[in-house]
Amino acid sequence: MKKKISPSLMCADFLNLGAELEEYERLGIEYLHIDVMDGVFVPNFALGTDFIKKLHRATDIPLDIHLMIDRPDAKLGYFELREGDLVSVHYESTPHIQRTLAAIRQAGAKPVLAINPGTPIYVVEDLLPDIGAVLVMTVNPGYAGQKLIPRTIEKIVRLRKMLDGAGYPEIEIECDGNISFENAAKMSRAGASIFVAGTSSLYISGTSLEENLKKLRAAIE
Ligand code: S6P
Ligand code: MG
Repeated sequence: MKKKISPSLMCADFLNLGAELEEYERLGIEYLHIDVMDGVFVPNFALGTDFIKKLHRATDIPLDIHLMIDRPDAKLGYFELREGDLVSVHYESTPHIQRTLAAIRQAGAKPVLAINPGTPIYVVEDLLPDIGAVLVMTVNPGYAGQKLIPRTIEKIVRLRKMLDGAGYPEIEIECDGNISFENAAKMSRAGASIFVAGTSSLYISGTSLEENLKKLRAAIE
């Protein structure tokens, strides 16, 4: 499976975002990760619906929209989705997870099931026909700059095995949280193919986006 990188835009330099987007296009970045936080499902607030609309107008790079919001089923209509976008909803955020995933597919985007570090992988089992990927949180959602929960690496191994064993080798594993160069290599070996890059890799200060991206690509190949 091709390995893909999804820069976490909440870590980007907002006062210089136009130039950063041009750089992502030039460097062949596969996705742009958008952390949507509502102050309820997670304690923090982050990016929202207008930002997503503006990004759709500004770039052809597919968006990787990570919804960390309460009851996403009731709020999906506020989000502009585009064919090719990934949209992650948390298993823990709604009692109507299957309905929510189906609505994302209906809107033409790719449904992704996100699971917190404390959520067991067996919850994925009955949703396999509804998803294109599983987003394994390798930190508890809410903030950038946190430390990896190490046992989530072994969780990726178990999940990959479960997906392949159930006849879904095409379902990808995305991981998000403290993806340093070292952790990225471990996650890649464990079976992940989409990597959210934040303060631990792409946005390390003192070195350029291009240099950091090169190091990250080398770590996951
Ligand atoms: C966390 C959020 C993530 C972060 C990312 C930042 O709640 O979903 O996408 O933005 O983890 O990367 P790092 O390297 O600072 O952990
Ligand atoms: Mg995220």
